[in-house]
Amino acid sequence: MSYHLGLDSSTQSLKGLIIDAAAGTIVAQMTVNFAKDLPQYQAAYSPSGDPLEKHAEPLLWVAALDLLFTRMQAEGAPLDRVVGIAGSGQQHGSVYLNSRADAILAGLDPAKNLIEQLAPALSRQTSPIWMDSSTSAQCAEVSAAIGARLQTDTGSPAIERFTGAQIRKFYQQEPAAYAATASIHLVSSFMASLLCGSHAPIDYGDAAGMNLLNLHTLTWDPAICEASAPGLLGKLPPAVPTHTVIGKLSPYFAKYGFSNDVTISAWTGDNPASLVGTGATRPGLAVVSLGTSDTFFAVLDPYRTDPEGCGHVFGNPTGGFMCLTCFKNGSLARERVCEEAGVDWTFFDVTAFQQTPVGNHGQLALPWFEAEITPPVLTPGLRANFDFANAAAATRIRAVIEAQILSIRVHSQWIGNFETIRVTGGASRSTGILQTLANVFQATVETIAVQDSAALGAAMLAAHVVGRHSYAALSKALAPAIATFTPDPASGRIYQDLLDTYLQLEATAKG
Ligand code: XUL
Repeated sequence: MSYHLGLDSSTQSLKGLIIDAAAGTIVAQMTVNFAKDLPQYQAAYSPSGDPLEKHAEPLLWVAALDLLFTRMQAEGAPLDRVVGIAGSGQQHGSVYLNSRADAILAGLDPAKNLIEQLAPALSRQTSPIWMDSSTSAQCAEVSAAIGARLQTDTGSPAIERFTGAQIRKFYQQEPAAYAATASIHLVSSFMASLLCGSHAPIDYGDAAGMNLLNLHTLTWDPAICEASAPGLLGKLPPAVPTHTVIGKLSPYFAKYGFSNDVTISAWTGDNPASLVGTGATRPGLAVVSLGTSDTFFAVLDPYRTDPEGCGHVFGNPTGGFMCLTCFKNGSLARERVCEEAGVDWTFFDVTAFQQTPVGNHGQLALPWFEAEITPPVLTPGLRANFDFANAAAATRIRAVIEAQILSIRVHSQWIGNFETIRVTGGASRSTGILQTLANVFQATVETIAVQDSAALGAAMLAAHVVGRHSYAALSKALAPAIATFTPDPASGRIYQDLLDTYLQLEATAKG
């Protein structure tokens, strides 16, 4: 029996999930929660105190990998039967390595831990992550140098959290450390490099989130790289299709019980992996992922870009392209509203919707506690069109959920209409949210059994690339729809009217 392992290195945790692709079952699952299990490292903080800046310590991800495998082994997970590994990482975040990294990766010593061995390979102690929006100046500079083709060729206009602008800021603020940087990885390719014991390439799915990959030629764009930071092209690993075998598992990991012949497949971004893990790699199906951030994504065919500039184009791991729109104030905002209202999840999830009417009498609240990505708003703060602070808890909750979902609808319009939307992520267990999604979009909403769709997608990628299993069979067995929410036409009319109110609130909020 041979198994495949999918890993997902996200903002708040590292997850591992082993599948038996032939049987179509999940055989083991494990999570390392950064805040709980590794509180000595920062997962999202501002080294300079600028609230728009958000970095993580890359050694956190290294420590998490050691801990995850230690725990999986201790719990008896069948690591010895794993023949293929793929993974996904939070998108856009970057890791900076010096010229010692090659020898360090190649010579990992099982007698020592990973953290002490990797520390000397870093040319930068922190990694800017996707929550960072501190690079507006750098975005303006690259846009001015490249012009409109930045969006048409890379799939997105200059975006603050995208890696190109982040690298430019590093080059400007720490030129000596930039010069001492031999390779710049994404979180995904960095984690893959640890597993392989050599520099891993970056797949098209995640590379497209850098504002550096030309999606027409599927190669790094030399002029855009040079306009972002001098000599950048020479510091980037190769860009490759997601279906690329990138090496064998480093002998370092044998100590956890892995065999000496495990194939590593290229890692990708968490959203591209979720496209696979939700079974949405065929056209016609859209996905709403309700995680730390909320994202809306689907296969994109033919290639086109968002006229409003909020949406992005990434590589679809199974070939072609996918589109994605990201809303930063997702679950963290929902959790905060729930906490501030002093209610439990059951109230938030069900009771609040029973106590309030669809449309909430036009009362809406945008929970932009952090600078928002879509639409781009750099000044944080909740925006409501009613006296939010003095309203009943149920009214506040409906106002936030309806505003979040109307925002997803407005900003995904450029992609087209969908009859079916699959929902994944932690908040997809909320029936109130799921029914509101069905009503706002007037689409059938489906949930799938596994909420960790990125880790599942990564395991499916490994099973496809290494084990030659078909995506159709993998999706059917591992990502079937388990519950369906049907749209209510009367609610649809209410939300159609509420769209104008939403757009007015958004326009005021943008200032
Ligand atoms: C996508 C994005 C986020 C991260 C979260 O563009 O920024 O969804 O990938 O991990």
